[in-house]
Parts: sequence; structure tokens; C-alpha cells
Amino acid sequence: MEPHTIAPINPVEDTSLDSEVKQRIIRKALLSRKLEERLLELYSQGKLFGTVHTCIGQEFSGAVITEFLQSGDSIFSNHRCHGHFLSFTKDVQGLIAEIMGKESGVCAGRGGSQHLCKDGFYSNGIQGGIVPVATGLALARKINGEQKISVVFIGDGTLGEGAIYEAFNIASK
Ligand SMILES: Cc1ncc(C[n+]2csc(CCOP(=O)(O)OP(=O)(O)O)c2C)c(N)n1
Repeated sequence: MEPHTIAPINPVEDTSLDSEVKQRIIRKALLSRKLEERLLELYSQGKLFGTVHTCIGQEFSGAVITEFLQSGDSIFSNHRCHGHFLSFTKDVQGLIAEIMGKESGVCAGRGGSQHLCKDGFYSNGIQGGIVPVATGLALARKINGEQKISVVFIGDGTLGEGAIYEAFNIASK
């Protein structure tokens, strides 16, 4: 059997994307990079609550995927969720306020950097913990005949979590 290959995507050079889409993708990626650089400064000044895991170097994953989602689709993210959140919701103020523990934050300051929830966006700092949740929502939507998808972002270090394989088995049905 041939190994499964995934063609590399270069969102800047890919000629199948029109320039407006490319510019939007780059703007989202830059917003994520600049915001997280500022977060790291604030963290070193002791102005943030809890931990701050950045997605520096991974900004394009959320910036590109969100170009291909439709209204009602959901994203499930991990401990490096800021870029995914920003690309999906565009809520800069809500994110910063949340990480600063303010009531005006997207989860009233209770979720912090890793546990965000807004308009179909969900993140969880427990490695792999959100994958069965994403699968459950996808299954419910399938049963209800809704044409909506769940997108999950995980890192390779999460491939040792058993729960994700149980979720993959359900998702493959
Ligand atoms: C169940 C569980 N075990 C351990 C941790 C601690 N932890 C946080 S991030 C991380 C590594 C994650 O690796 P990967 O998914 O590849 O993401 P990366 O941080 O490398 O981008 C670990 C072990 C956790 N959050 N959850």
C-alpha cells in the first residue's frame, strides 16, 4: 500500500489562492505573531495570570484553515490556541482581557490563556482532552443531518494520548 502523503501548502506562493485571500491569511498570521510577542512582554512584567503558551511559528495553521470554514463550523484547539482563536473569532480585546484575568475577557477572565470558548471555538489545555469533545459534536451534527464540521488542532506530542484514538475510531464511522 502506498504511504499517504499530504502536499505541502505555501499560502504565500500558492497560485490557486487569489491575492485578496492571501493578504487576509498573512494579516491574520501577523496579528497573531504581534499579539503574542506583546503577551510575552506582559508576561515577563508579571501582568498576566497563569501560563502563556504561544503559537509563534505556527500562525499559518489557523490563518489558513479559517479561510475554508463555513458559518456554523467549529474549531477545537489546544494549549497553543491564541492564533486559532484570533483567526476564528477576530476578538483581540476579548482574548487579551481574558489572559489578563479581566471580567471583560471572552470567558470573564476564568478561562485564561488555554481555556477559551466563543461562537463555536473551544480550547483545552489537557493534551488530547478536546478531541473526543470535537468528535461528539461532529457525531451529533451528523445524526441531526447538519452539514457542519469540527476542526481539531493537536501537536505531535499529543499522539500518545489514548483518548484521541478512541475519538478517531468514532470519527472514521
Ligand atoms: C494530559 C496532559 N499531560 C501532560 C500535559 C503537560 N503538557 C503540556 S504541553 C505538553 C507537550 C505537548 O506537545 P505537543 O502536543 O506536540 O505540542 P507543543 O507544545 O510541542 O506545540 C505537555 C506534556 C498536559 N497539558 N496534559
